[in-house]
Amino acid sequence: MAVASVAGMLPGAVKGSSVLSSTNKDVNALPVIISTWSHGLDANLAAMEALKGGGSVLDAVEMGVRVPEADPENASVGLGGLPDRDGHVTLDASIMGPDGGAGSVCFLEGIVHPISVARMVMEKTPHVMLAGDGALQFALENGFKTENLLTPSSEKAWKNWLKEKKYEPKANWEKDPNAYHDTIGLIALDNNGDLAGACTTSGMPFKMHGRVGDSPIIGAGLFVDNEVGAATATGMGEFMMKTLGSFLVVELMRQGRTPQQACEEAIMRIISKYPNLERAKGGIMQVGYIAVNKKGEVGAYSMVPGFQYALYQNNENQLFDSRSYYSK
Ligand code: SD4
Repeated sequence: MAVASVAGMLPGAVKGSSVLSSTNKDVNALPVIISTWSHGLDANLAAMEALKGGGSVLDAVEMGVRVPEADPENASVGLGGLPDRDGHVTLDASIMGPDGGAGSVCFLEGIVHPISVARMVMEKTPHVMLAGDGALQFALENGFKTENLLTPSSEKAWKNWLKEKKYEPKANWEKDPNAYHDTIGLIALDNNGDLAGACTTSGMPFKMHGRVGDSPIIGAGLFVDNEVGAATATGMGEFMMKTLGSFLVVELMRQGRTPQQACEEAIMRIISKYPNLERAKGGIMQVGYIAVNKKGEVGAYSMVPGFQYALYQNNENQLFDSRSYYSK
């Protein structure tokens, strides 16, 4: 099992509490479902339920992430997501299946389940991505209904932000009592050894109107290659976009890295390309990757402490602290 590979640790790396037993013989038992942040626990359960009910791995990842999307208490995904600086909740989502299919939507407003629209883009159109009004038009044509996604508590948080209008993204803002959680990325390997992934978010809170993050960009926020593995990301999307991080993680696994080593190297890529990160206003930004390979080995790594992931494997659904490059 690769997660605890100390040999793969980088200088300055901090060992988190996510060290899994390397002696557990069943550790690679299928299926494997891994997702970002603590809201991943409920998402994993729904994904597992879908698999148990005979659903495909694609059904599983979609059903999984629909849970935080529909949760009004979750201020970073779907309903209840924090709005942009102009008060619009704009959503980004992507999905990939084992056959290499990909679908995504970005800058979509008024739809609780952007992930299901993304899946429909993949399955019903010749395209990969639909944006904004076009994505909404497509959703409405396909039976989705619009809803006001700005809940009273998200509106309150926005009005509070308007008092100073300071755009200062902070690492792990999900710890903020007004925010709670962050983007959900969920990747799964089913009993047949097939992989799929889904990623959905309302993006960085109080972003510029029109800003699109990594989550709907295939290869940045999500990448699945059924021959190799899958990866997804959370955090300051601009860094994953500039390094095509999820694609990078999967390509590194293709070259023989374990999922853990691949996640670590993708974080290192950001650190080496953007050495001034540390001095950036507001501190170091958070970026977190999770990955799974065809063998059912998993990995997770982040820039700074605070990133958590939920892993469902061997009939246990548990939350782990990711290791991180910086110790604070
Ligand atoms: C974005 N990656 O829009 C998403 C949001 C996120 O921590 O994960 N924030 O950049």
